[in-house]
Amino acid sequence: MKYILITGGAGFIGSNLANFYASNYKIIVIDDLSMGNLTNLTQSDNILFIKGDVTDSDFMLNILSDYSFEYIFHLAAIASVADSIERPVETHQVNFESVLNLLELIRKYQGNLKKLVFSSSAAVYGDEPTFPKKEESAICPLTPYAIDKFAAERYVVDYYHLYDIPTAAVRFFNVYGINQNPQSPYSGVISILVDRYKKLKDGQPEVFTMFGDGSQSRDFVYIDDVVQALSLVAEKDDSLGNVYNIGTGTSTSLNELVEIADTILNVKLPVSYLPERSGDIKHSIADISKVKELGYKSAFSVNDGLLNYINHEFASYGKDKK
Ligand code: UD2
Repeated sequence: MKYILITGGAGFIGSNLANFYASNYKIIVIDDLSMGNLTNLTQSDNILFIKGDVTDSDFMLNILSDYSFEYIFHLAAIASVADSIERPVETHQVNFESVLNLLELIRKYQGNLKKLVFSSSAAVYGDEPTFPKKEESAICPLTPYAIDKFAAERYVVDYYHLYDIPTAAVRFFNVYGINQNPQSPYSGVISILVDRYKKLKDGQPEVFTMFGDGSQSRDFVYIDDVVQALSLVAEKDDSLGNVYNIGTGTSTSLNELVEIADTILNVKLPVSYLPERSGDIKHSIADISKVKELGYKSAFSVNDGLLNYINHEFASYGKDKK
């Protein structure tokens, strides 16, 4: 059987991708479990979990010299923009240095690789107010996180042009869904919202804090769409040396999100309003025509994705409570 490496494979996006590929590939998941969790991975003989840190170059050397991979997905990252502002040096090690190290290891040891897919972010566009964002729109990274993602993404693409290493990169917009960890204040807003709905249903309501008036909007993309996009970017030759926006091409405000979830669950979530977060952008929306050329079709509206996510969370929650 062929092998896939997923760094950050116990985390939100990585675990969904590992579970998706586990029926057809042997998956090596590496993760330091800082945000990820082993329970995100389905029980499968095809998934081998190895605990380790992508900044540990000896550890990475062992993995890359021991196995020959068909695809590598580099999803390990410190995904919090706020954390990168607090700890720019530490987050740089993970969000940038690990990528350059991985590229060099691939150059040395991975002659059979078909694609390295690197996860970049819509953060590279910053708050420049032209919408929707195309891949060639102005780049305006405003935080260490965004600067690292953009620099790493450039190296990834450049390794294709300079050394013929098969690479591609994706810029995620606001991904949400099953296995997203709501525990940090900087977790994705939908995971926090769903957590508040659970507490409300449990008779222990906790107020949801809206930063700003709730009119800010995002391109919220459901995890299953993201897995579809990642598999296309990995498997299609046309993606070589390219960068793709991953979103839905539509945006939804936070007020609309709350309205939709209130309706699904037939409740009224208590919301309190605080001033908007500093550095917060008002709107974000992706132009997804480029990834559509690979065959991508966003199958989940926010209504459908939220419904799936809520159904899943409430089903497992019911089990926990018994
Ligand atoms: C997303 C990415 C981030 C970076 C950025 C680029 C996520 C989780 N984060 O940040 O990594 O790529 O895009 O621009 O996808 N909010 C509340 N209450 C809460 C939590 C959030 O009102 O309890 C607001 C928040 O102030 C923002 C919106 O919800 O206006 C979305 O916040 P987010 O953290 O989910 O995502 P974002 O777009 O800031």
